[in-house]
Amino acid sequence: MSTRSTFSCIDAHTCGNPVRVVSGGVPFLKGNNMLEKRQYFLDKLDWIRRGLMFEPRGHDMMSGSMLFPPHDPENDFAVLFIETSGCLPMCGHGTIGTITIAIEEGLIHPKTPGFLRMEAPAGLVLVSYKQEGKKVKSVKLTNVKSYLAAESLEIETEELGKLIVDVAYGGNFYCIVDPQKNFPGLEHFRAEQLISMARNLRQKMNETYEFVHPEHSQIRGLSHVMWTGKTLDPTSSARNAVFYGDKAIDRSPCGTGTSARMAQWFAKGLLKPGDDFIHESFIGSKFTGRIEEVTEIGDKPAIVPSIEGWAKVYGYNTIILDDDDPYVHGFQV
Ligand code: PYC
Repeated sequence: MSTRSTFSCIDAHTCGNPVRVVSGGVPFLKGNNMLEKRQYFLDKLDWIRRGLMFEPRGHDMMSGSMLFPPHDPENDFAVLFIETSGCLPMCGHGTIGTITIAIEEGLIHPKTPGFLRMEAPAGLVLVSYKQEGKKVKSVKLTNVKSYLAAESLEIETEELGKLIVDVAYGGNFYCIVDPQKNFPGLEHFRAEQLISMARNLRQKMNETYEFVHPEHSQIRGLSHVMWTGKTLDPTSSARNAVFYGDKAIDRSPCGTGTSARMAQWFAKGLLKPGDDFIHESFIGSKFTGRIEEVTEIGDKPAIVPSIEGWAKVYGYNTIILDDDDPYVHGFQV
């Protein structure tokens, strides 16, 4: 006899990047906070993520979330982010899509209309949203503290030779590659080239350097690479192509990536609190970022960034994971 698990999902995209919120079939997770629950999920229940994110039910860019009751009664809810690369400590496009789905579909009832306090594994995230009728028009999240972790690191790459890169944290650690002698800018490369170069660069960086969050030692290692280059729209502040997982380029401007980049620009004197930072994605969709507060993390200057963007709900999806299916836990080619 086979074992069958059924998950109700609501699908949306945030500025082009997918978000699949699991609204039914969410498992019980042990733990006193979302970092502990994330670890429990990864240790015991990761088959659910693989089944819902990888082909044939998902694809290389798929990401999503599950909602839980908050651990602190002052907060509205807690979130676990799931995607092809694992369970991120924080996800910006995932937050914008999750809030849009949760409000439009009545999955969350905010204590204060228009505002939510969300417990993410990386920390507390404050959210506000604008509605017109039943539709959520935009979501703004005030992210966890973000900072420039390392500047001007040298790394030798197979494809491009020597690169000088910065590493910044915005809820995940990002290797930021700005245009330089051996890298003329992302607009000179095809998506497949950026993906394979980023995969090798991330591996080399993680073999050469160590990155550990000063306040949460469970958050460690570079997970994302951000290539930068010329904007498509001359009124934007900057453009990026963010690589994550094994084969993904974020279709949205990437919320944690935008936070990391604002922290990098702040540390270099290129962005001030209150300035708009219009960040373009690889496909040209935009988030608006702002520095809300200047603070510290460990012994380093840090910022509290906000990110604003939109998402569109596009479908209901009841997904079955039946263990008589040889691909029940998904596959990658
Ligand atoms: O928006 O933070 C983000 C994100 C991370 C990976 C893909 N999107």
